[in-house]
Amino acid sequence: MSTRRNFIRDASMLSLLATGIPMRASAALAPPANTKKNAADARIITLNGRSLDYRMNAEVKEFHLIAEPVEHEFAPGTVAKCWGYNGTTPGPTIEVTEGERIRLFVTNNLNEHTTMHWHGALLPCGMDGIGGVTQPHIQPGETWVYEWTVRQHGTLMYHPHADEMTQMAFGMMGLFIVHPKQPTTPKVDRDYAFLLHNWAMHPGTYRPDPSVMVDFDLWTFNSKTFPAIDYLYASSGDRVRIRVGNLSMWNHPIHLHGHQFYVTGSDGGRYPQAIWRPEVTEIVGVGQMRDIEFDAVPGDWAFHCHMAHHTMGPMSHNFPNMVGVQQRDLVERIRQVVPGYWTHGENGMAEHAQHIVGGHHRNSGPANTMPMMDGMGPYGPIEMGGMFTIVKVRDDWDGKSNPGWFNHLPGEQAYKLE
Ligand SMILES: [Cu+2]
Repeated sequence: MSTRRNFIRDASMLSLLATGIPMRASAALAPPANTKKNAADARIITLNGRSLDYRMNAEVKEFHLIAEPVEHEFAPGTVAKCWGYNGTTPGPTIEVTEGERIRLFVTNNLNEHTTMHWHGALLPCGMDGIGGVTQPHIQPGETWVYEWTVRQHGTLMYHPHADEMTQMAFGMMGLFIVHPKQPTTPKVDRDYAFLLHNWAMHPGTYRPDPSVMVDFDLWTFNSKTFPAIDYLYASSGDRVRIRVGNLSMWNHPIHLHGHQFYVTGSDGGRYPQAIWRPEVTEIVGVGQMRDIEFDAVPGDWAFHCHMAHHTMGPMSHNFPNMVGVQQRDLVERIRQVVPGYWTHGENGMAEHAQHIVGGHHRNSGPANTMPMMDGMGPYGPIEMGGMFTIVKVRDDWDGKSNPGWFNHLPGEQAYKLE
């Protein structure tokens, strides 16, 4: 029996036989425009990012991702030549709902081939995007189409499966969130999401080094380092979910102050409540996704990776340990030979932050290199960098703007013994 479906399958088989490459030419199959617009009905708050716009084509939800070079600022002081999607790294977040038929156009505007892998998605094998295995690579200038019916929910990701070491080191990745068809309880009021990544942005350089395996310089939430990472806001009592995916080369123990959160989900969707576990730190392993949830408690709560070096900016890894080494009387003598010579670290590294607050490192360090620690709070330097931000919860939050620093109630703040 000749159905339209069989005809299309036969036609694409013919093109596959002729060229070795599956093809379907059709005027009806054109990528949707306006891909840099924000999806109007987005439910996910992507830190420092946005959700990808889509178009309904009959019953099919269509998206268009464009792989391309992007000029990216990690934080004031460091910009780099990265690769991403639709103008950013990470690319925009894709939001779909369980049960939908989806069609994803992927255009390659890079100078080397790529593919797109839908990390965690349950799909026909031929849609898995593994270069050389499930399809030929997407050559520069080509657009390829992936489509399937979504039959799961959870926090997924997307990234290339072609020259992965380089393409991911340059920032090619994004979030792929599938909402459940039937709403689950308790209802989530604020749904945040971000990806963990590491970058070998050596001081004084402008392009991440893809050959580095362990000694990274920058540690990012959605390709941003503190103090450029968005804060997470909530009203007191809000149910907050934070979805974290890890496409870096390290495992990251993600730690929230002031709350016992529950680990409630992953790529496997929102878990049954019987297996939720209370934690204050959850390791998000490489290639894993984890959802945490909590009822927001008022305050300015630190939220960060607990690997101490992952909350620092770039530093030299082969510098001698100067703590406890008396240097002060040397400095003046060295300055006679090396004008402007400056040292730190005799009593620890905190004085580094004082130098930064004093403006020292902003224009005297290596070019295009942010300070190792940064940020100023109401009581002094925050001395952080990398994977650090703040969850700001207020009784009277206005729902949109930064409420400033937290006003502690009398008797509810540490005090100095006089
Ligand atoms: Cu970490």
